[in-house]
Amino acid sequence: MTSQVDVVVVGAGFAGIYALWQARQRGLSVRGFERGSDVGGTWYWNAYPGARCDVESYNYAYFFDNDIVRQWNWSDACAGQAEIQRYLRFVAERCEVVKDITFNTRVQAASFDEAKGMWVVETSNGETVSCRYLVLAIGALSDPKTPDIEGVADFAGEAYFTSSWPRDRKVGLRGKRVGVIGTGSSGVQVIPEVAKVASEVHVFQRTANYVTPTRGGPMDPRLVAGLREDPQAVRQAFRESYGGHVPLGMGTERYTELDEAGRQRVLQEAWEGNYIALAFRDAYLPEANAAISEFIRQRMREQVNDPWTADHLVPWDHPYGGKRPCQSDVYLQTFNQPHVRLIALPETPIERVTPEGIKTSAAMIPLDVIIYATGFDAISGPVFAIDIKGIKGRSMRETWADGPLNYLGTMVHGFPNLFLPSSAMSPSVLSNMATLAEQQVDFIFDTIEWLDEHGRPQLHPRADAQVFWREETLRYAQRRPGALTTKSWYSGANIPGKPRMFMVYCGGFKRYNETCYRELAEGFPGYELMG
Ligand code: N01
Repeated sequence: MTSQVDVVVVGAGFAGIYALWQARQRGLSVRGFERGSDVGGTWYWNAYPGARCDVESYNYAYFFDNDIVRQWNWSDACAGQAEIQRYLRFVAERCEVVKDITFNTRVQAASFDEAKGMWVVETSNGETVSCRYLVLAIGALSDPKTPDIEGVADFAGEAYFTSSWPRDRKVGLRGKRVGVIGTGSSGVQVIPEVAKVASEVHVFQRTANYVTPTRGGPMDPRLVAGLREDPQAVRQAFRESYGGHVPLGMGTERYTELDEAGRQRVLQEAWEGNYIALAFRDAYLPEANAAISEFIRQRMREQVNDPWTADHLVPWDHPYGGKRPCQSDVYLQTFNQPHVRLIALPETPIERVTPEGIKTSAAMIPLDVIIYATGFDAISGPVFAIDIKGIKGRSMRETWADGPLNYLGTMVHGFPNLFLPSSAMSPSVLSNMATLAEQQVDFIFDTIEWLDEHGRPQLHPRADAQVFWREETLRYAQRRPGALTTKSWYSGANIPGKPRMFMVYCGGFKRYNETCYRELAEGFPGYELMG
């Protein structure tokens, strides 16, 4: 079956839902494809026990529609996975975009037909759709990493991935011996929930992470009233901020202007106020970051009874923020329970998974269940999962063989009218993804409208603009403590053989937004206009 529309949107998470709505608003015909059976994206797949967002719900939401802001009530200041997925369903239904989405369908390939100036999209249900504009709203963390551990397929017990938890949640862990591999944000959230029911929990940790308290709890009614009064002013404030949101707390004093007693006072206030990452106005300085890192390490140690376990749960190899920090009020205390045990892999590495359990260099650990919280092939992984071919049939894999290259984090030279929200070199995972989804989709559809108004069917970025943007991304990364020195998925270090490149723009949301809209105002000098 072959059909034709103006726009194809792949993915039905935050960006995809809003892109479908924007297309309709602008009078464009649109089709959406989603590999899951419902909307939600990240919040559909990561349905593991304990999954919740650590960006506050009042920030992590849409603001394009005043009624949505006024009608939706968050039950918690940091909502859980099921509630966020319900919210996305509510928005998709309100915006009447569910009818446009074909669920349970993967987009497998997309190639650019130069003669027609159209993208040809092939799906797993055998359908082919042609479109003028292709929006891959496929997320940055949607391609789970295959665990690089010998024997994974040999295990005779049950195995689960946090990144694709069974939708029916019928995972019985009660009384079972459970091994959890991975202690990133997902591991830190799932481990305390597993410990509530399992008879034994063995946590296989390769790298310790910073863990600070969450900002959950009931929503402050005054905050909610303020948001509802003028949602568009809030939306604007987010776009003018550094991280795409307005934090609840922030230090007002500078590390460099305080003596040691003053620094400790400020750190303590920030810890109690739950804004330790922003304790100082100059928290981005390496010396301020070092003080913040050390303060968190001390608070972490205090929560763990056993000295060996405390020593090993505290991160020493990277500064705070070098890897994505975790939040939990219960994770560290979980290790005070007698049935929960930490296995420090740098000292006793996993040799292999066997049919009975996991064999480390020190012992054979018999298990009934293994949970892999082992992360994702971030940012470029989801793009490579689709066979994308641009001008002259050149593939995205070839084009990005040495790492992602694009302009303004949304478009790639040689791939006209292909838009990649939340991709490499956008503020993506270091900003509020909900704000970013709205901003990028607005920019994409403002670009499309401009093309239509100016009789220009296609555009793609100039090669030199991409080089400039990669240098800009690197320039700002150099200012971020630990960004270029820490082994993290931000730079592809979690995937063997993946080119190392810091993939997140950290020049701030305001500067990013202004740079995008300057292009539009000046007639796209960083792009080649075609047709
Ligand atoms: O994945 P991760 P995640 N042997 O890559 C370990 C967002 N998120 O799913 O650090 C042993 O962070 C790996 O070890 P190491 C958030 O942006 C947000 O937890 O590579 N261990 C690491 O400990 C987050 O950053 C929220 O040495 C292995 C872990 O597995 C992103 O998603 C909640 C291994 C993977 O950690 C990804 O988080 C959840 C191996 N072979 C997720 N391979 C919230 O908003 C990997 N590991 C709260």
